[in-house]
Amino acid sequence: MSSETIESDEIDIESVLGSSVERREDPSLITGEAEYTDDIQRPDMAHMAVLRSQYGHAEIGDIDTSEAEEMDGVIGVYTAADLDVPGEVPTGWLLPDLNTPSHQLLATDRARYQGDGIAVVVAEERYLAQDAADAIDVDYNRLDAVTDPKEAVAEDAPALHEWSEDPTDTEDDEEIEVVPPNQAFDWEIGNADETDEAFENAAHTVEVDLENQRLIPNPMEPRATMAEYEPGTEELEIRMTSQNPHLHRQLMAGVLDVPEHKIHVVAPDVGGGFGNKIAHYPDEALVSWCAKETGRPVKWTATRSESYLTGTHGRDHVTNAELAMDEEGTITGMRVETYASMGAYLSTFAPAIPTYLYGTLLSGQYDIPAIHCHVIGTFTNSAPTDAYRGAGRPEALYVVERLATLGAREMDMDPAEFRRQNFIPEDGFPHQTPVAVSYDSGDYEPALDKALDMVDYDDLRDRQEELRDEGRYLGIGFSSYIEACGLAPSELAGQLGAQAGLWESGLVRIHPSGTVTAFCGTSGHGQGHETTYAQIVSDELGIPYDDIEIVEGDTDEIPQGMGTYGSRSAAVGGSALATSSQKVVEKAKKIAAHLMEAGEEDIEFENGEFSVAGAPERSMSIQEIAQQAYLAHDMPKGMEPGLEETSFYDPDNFVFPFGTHVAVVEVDPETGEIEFKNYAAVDDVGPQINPKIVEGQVHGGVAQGVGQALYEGAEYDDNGNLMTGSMQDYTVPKAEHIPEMETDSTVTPSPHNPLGVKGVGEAGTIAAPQAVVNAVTDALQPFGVDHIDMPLSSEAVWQAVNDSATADGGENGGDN
Ligand code: MCN
Repeated sequence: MSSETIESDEIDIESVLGSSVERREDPSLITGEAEYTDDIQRPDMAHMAVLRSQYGHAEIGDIDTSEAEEMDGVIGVYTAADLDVPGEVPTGWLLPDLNTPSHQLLATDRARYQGDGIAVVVAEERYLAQDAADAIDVDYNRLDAVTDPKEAVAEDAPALHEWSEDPTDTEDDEEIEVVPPNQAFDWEIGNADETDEAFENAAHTVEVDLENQRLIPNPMEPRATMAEYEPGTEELEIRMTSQNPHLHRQLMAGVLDVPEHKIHVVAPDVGGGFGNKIAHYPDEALVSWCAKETGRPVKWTATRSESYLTGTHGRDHVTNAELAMDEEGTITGMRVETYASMGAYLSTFAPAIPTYLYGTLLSGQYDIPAIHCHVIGTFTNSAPTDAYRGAGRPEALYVVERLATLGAREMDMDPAEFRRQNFIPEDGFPHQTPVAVSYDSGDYEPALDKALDMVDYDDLRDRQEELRDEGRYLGIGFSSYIEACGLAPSELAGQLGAQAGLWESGLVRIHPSGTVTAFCGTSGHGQGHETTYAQIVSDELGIPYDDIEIVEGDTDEIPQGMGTYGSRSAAVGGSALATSSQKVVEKAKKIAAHLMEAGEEDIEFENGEFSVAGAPERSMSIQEIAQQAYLAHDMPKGMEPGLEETSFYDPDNFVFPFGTHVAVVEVDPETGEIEFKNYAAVDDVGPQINPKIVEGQVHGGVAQGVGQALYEGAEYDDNGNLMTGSMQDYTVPKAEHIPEMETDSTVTPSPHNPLGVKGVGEAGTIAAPQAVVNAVTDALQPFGVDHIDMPLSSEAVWQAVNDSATADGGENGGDN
C-alpha cells in the first residue's frame, strides 16, 4: 500500500480522497487531552458500585443491606425490589421461535452467571461504594452450572430459565418435540436435501470437529457511564462509552420509561470498543436510574475484572463441519452443525451473530452448489455473548478455511491451487450463494497471487522441504476470506429479525463563511472517522480538508444514527455524508446559475468552483455561494436560504470485502513453540479513503486474530467460575507476540454505494486465525497433526504431536 502519511496542509482537493492524511484525532489522544467518560467530574458527583453474584448459578434468598446502608457516605442501596423500571434489558434481534428469557436490571430470585448484578450502592466515593457493596450479605443457594454450549442441551443439564409457556411444540400432532430448556433457538440455512445428496455422491469428503473458543474483548477503556438528571426539565443526560448513542437512547427510553426526547446520550472520547460497547447492558440503565433517584450526578466505571466478568464475550462455538468434493477436488457440498453459547441471557444483537452473520458466510470465496448449516443457540452459566470484532464471520471463515485446507490435503493438492480451482470466477458476480446472500463484486485470484508473491511461495515450499531434512518444521497457512459488512439494508435486516433499521444519517452544513460542519450518526471510537469523513466531504464539496469539522456521538447534535459496528461506517455513514454533500452541491448549483445568470445545465462544478460552460472566467466558489445562500438577498424564486442538507442513506446490499492472508511459521515439535517467519495480508476493501488508516485497521485486526489463534481463551470451571478473570490469566497479546506483517491490496469497487467502498474494520480479525492454524498444522504434517483447537498454546501443540505419535505407534514424525 502507498501509505506514507502526509500532513493535511500538503494535500490538495484533487487527491484528498485516497491520500494517507495524518489522523487528526491522534494529537489529543496521545497528549492526554482527550476526555474519556471517567475523566468527567461534577462538583456533587456520586459513584455507583454493583454487587455481583460470586457464583455461576445460585438461588438468591435474603439480601441484607443494613450494614451497607449504615456506612458513612453511602447515599443509597438498591436491589431489584427497589427498582421501579418497567422495562427489561431488551433483545434487539428476534429469530423465529426464539426463547427470550426475562432479563431484569438486577437479578431477582436467581443469579445465572458469575457477575450477574444483585444490588447497587450509590456513595460519595468510588471505593466506598465498592466497600459498601461488599458489605451486603446475600443468602445464596448454589445450583449446578453448565458452561459448555453443547452440554447445555443435554438431558441432564441444569436449566437456567423457567419458561412461562410450556416449551413443547404441539402444532404437529404426530411428533411432539420437546425443546430443551436451555435452547435459545434452533436455526438453519441452506438446503439440507441437496447437501445430503452432494455428500452421497461425493468422491471425497473431509470432516472436522472444532471449537471456536470464547473470547473476552479488551478495549483499552472499560465501560463507563456518568448520568445527570435535571428535575426542572425532566431531562436525563447520559455520557457513556457507546458505539451507538442513538440506539442506546432509544433502548434506554423503553427500559427506564423516559421519553426518548428527554434523554441526551453523549459518547465522549471512547477508548476502543471492538463490539463490546454496542449492547444495552443493565449497568448503564442502573446508573441513569440512580441519578434520577438520588438527584445527584452518578458515575460508574467498570474495573478490568468487572469488564471480564460482565462485558459481552465473543465466539464460543462447538462445530462439526464436513466438505464434499468430486474426483478433481471441486467442492460440491458443505455441511455444518454448530452449538453456539448465548451465555446466561440474550444480549442485544446476540441471536444474529451465530446465525445471519455466520451461516450466510459459509460459502467463503468458493462456488459451492449446496450448503446446509444448522445452529443451536444455547443458554449457559456464563457472561452473555454478543458482537466481538468480526462477530459470526470469523467463526464462519474459520470453518470454511480449515475445511479448504483439509480438502486440499485429502486431494493431495497444493492448498493455494485447491482454493484457486474452487474460487467464484471473476465474471461470476454478483454471485448468489446457497446461503441467502448475494456477493456484490469480487476478483479473488489477483489477491491470492499477490500474497503468493509476497511470501515467495515456490521458494518457500522448497525451503520447507530442505528444513524438514534438518529436522525443522516450517508451515505455510492460507486464508482466502470473505466478509459481509456495511450493515445493512434495512428491509432485509427487518426480514431477518432486526428490531431496528440499519440506515445511516449524515448532515452537511456549510457555514456562511465557507467552513463546514458535518454530522454523522456513526460513532467512531478509534477508527479515524474525523479524518476519513473530512476527506470524503472535502472531495465532494471541493472545500479544503482543514475547513471541515466532523461531529459524531451526540444525540442532541446529530439528527439520528445507528452507530459504528459491522464495519459499516465508511460504506453507510460515509455514503450518507457523500449523498448530503451532493445535495448541497445541487442546491449551490441552482444558486450559482441564478447569480451568474446562466442555465443550470450550463453550470459546471469542479474542485469547489462553479463556472459557466464555455466561459470559465464566469465562476464563483462554493464558499461565495454559501455566503450568498445565508445573505439570501438574491435567491432563486421559492428557494429557502441556507446551505445544509441531511440524508438517511439506506444501502442496497451488504458489501463483501475479501482477500488472502498467508502465515508462515516454524514450529518446534519438542516444545510446541511457534515462531512467525512471515505474515502477508492482501485485502480488497474497494477504493481506500485513507490507505494508512486501512493499513492500521488491518494491523489491529490481524493482531486480534493472532490473539485468538495463539493466546486468548475464556475458561469457566464446572461451577461457572470465570478462571480467566484478569489479564494475569487471560493472555492478551503484546507487541512482541504479533508478527511483522506485510500488507498490500487489490481494489474491486462495490457497485452498491456512491463511494464504491467496502469495510475494513474487521477484515484482519476474520482472516488471521485460520491462516495461523493452517500454517501450524502444515508444519506438523510429518507428524500427522491435522487439527488443533485454538488457542494453539505450546502445550496444545506439544500434546497434539505426542497424541498423534501415540495414535500411530510412533510412526509419525518420521523426519526426526
Ligand atoms: N476506511 C477507508 N477505506 C475503506 C474502508 C474504510 O479508509 N475502503 C476507513 C474508514 O473511513 C474508517 C476505518 O477505515 O476510518 C474503518 O472503517 P469501516 O471498515 O467502515 O469500520 P467502522 O468505522 O464502522 O468501524 C467498525 C469496525 C469494527 S466492527 C470493529 S469491532 C473495530 C474496528 O472497526 N473496532 C475498533 N476497528 C477498530 N479500531 C479501533 N481503533 N478501535 C476499535 O474498537
